[in-house]
Amino acid sequence: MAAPQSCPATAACSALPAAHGPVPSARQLAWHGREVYGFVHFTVNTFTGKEWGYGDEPESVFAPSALDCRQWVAAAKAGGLGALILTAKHHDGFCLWPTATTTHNIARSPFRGGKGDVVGELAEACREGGIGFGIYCSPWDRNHAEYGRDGYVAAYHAQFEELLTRYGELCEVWFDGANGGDGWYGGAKEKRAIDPASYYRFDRLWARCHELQPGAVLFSDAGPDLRWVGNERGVAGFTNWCRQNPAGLAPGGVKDIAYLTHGDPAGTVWRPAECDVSIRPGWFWHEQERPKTAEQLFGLWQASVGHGSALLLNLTPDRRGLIPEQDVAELAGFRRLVEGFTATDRAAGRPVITDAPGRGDAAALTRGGGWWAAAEGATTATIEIQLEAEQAVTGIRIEEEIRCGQRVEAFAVEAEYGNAWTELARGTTIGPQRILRLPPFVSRRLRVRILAAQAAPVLRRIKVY
Ligand code: FUL
Repeated sequence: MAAPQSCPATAACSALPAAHGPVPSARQLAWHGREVYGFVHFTVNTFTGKEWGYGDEPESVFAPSALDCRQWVAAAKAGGLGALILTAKHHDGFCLWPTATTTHNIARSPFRGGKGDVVGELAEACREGGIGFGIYCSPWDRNHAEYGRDGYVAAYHAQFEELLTRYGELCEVWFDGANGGDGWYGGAKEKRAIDPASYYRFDRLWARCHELQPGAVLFSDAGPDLRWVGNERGVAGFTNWCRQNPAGLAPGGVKDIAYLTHGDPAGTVWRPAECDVSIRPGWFWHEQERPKTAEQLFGLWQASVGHGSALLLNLTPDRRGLIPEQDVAELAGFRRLVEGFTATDRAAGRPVITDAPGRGDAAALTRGGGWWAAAEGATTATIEIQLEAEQAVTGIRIEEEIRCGQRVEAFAVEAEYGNAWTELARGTTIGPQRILRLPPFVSRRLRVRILAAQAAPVLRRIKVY
């Protein structure tokens, strides 16, 4: 990175402090930058009313009357979602693209006279709309006759060869953990158990994903790039380390939910949590269900993005093949709430006073484009921001410079009243960002106190709302 402009010309200023523990890869950094993602669950289930299709659904049921992927992208953008990840294949095995790997696919449906390709239409609409595109291709396949044997694994990997090479750049590939159990399996109608750690040959598949789509982060319970947060409610741990120790973890096989939720302060790889949740009760559209309200979505944003994670919000196209109007309205309301909350950064360009000189450029914390670190070996710091005048403040956003690793273990936010400092909030980890709503107060001086850290804190930005 370039040396911050107001930084004295010392070597310590231009070079970031040495990394503490694991640091994010380029694709993980890009993922951190987007913060809010969209998911799309759409397949035969939308037409049968199920959440998990059994695998015997006739292709003919897939018949959206007015499918328009541009409308999905417009809905995503109305909600501020920076990408859409599509269920190219869910557990029922029906493929939304014309694949050579199975006949159970969109080419045998009436959609667009058997010439349709929803993966291609959405990839194109995302590109046109300037948002990212990703895919979810379920490992578990309740349709495939060979499921549980090597034949299916070959077909599953071949599905990725198609998906990774035909649809342009992908930003994320999602591997869910649901596995085995009963299914139609080519008519066998039985229960088939597999070993989630070895059956799918994920190591080979993930290497191929990274080779063909170097910018795409790979998600599962066990990474390799992103970890499941351990719930489907859209809530990250209050304490949230972007690290895991990969030993003994496999997709679908992680039993220690708290480990997923909180990460590992001593983890050996950078593996941030992603918070998946549906805008409606189900992952697929069901006639009787209604979307969460804009206020509820705003609450989830605070509990996911605000805790240093990312929000992956699922949308449910209906039988027309459109995101329902009410959902679009809630999405737009959600975006208004986020934008309203973050509209004015009262700290922007304001003076910063630190308790010790430290390293880097303290002024960059309120200006952007730089970093400030406490002195090597210091594990506490106080950073004061002087606002323009006494004013009402409702929130704060604090960012660590995660290219140096994640360090902060505890912090407090304080404001000056009279001649005394009053604590407004206390937190544990910060990571890429920590966003807090503060109890309403009026003050001219605000400070962030880093109370404990694994190594000298390195901060990138503080915004005050
Ligand atoms: C889970 C699946 O079983 C659900 O149906 C849904 O797709 C969710 C996002 O992942 O593993």
